[in-house]
Amino acid sequence: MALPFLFMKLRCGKFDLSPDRPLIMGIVNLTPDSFSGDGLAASSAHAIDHARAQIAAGADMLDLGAESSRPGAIPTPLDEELNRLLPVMEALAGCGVPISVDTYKPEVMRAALAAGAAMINDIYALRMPGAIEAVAETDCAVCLMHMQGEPLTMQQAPAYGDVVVEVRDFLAGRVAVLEAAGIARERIVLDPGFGFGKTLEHNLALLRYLPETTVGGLPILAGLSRKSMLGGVTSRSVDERLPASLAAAVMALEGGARILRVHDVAATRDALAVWSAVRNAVK
Ligand code: PT1
Repeated sequence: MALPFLFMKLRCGKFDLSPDRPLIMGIVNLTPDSFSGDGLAASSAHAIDHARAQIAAGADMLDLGAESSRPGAIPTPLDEELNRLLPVMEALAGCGVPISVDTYKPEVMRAALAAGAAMINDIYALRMPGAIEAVAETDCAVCLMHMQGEPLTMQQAPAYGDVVVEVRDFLAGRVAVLEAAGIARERIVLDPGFGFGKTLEHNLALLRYLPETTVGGLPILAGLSRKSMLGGVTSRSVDERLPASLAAAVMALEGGARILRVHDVAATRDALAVWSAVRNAVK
């Protein structure tokens, strides 16, 4: 069976990401709730160590996020987001892998790009005023994610007619807007936004029909790692969801995902190696 996606290169700042194998994006969380709470310098140092460990474990790229977008998360002020992000960006300059920055604020995008970010990963898909302009003049990659509502309230009553069609139509609309603004398709990645304004059934349908969520063969990024949809299926707590995360990662690969956004890089690499070996087998 042919793989359900086209092979195309992704332009990602000074990196040209090869289309010949799926990539692992290691999550680097810069939000204070992920640390012990002993101040900015200590949490920056901890994040830098974690970023280096993610690279050592085989991450092809990193995703730095200084504002939580989990269900119920309260927005982070701009200056706080910048204070968390910039010291870590500076320390990781020249680390050898592309750095993605998970933000929806145009000011943070500009600062991150000036500090060398190769990708902007935006849960609002560049819908904030000024976001398109912040990335248009650069050569970074952009991840456009689908979200219904906003993090604080998105899980209160998610509702769709056909979730797969609605996610695809939304992403197609955003691609059209970006292309009209002069952002080349070779820079765009699409993400159905697992857990962002979706019930368990919505999330499962998106994973099952993942190839139908993209447009024009654009690469898909899937963020499933440790999410509550996996808790919904297995009844496991967040720190017990690695096996479920790996199963979901392999399903996403089968559905054509080109980038896996994960906490557990080494384990995901093994899952990816098995998937690739089987996918490339000959009879
Ligand atoms: C994601 C993603 C992201 N997820 C992209 N960026 C998060 N492109 C942050 C839960 O249900 O999937 N794609 N940035 C993390 N957000 C969540 C959402 C974490 C839901 C957990 C859940 O548990």
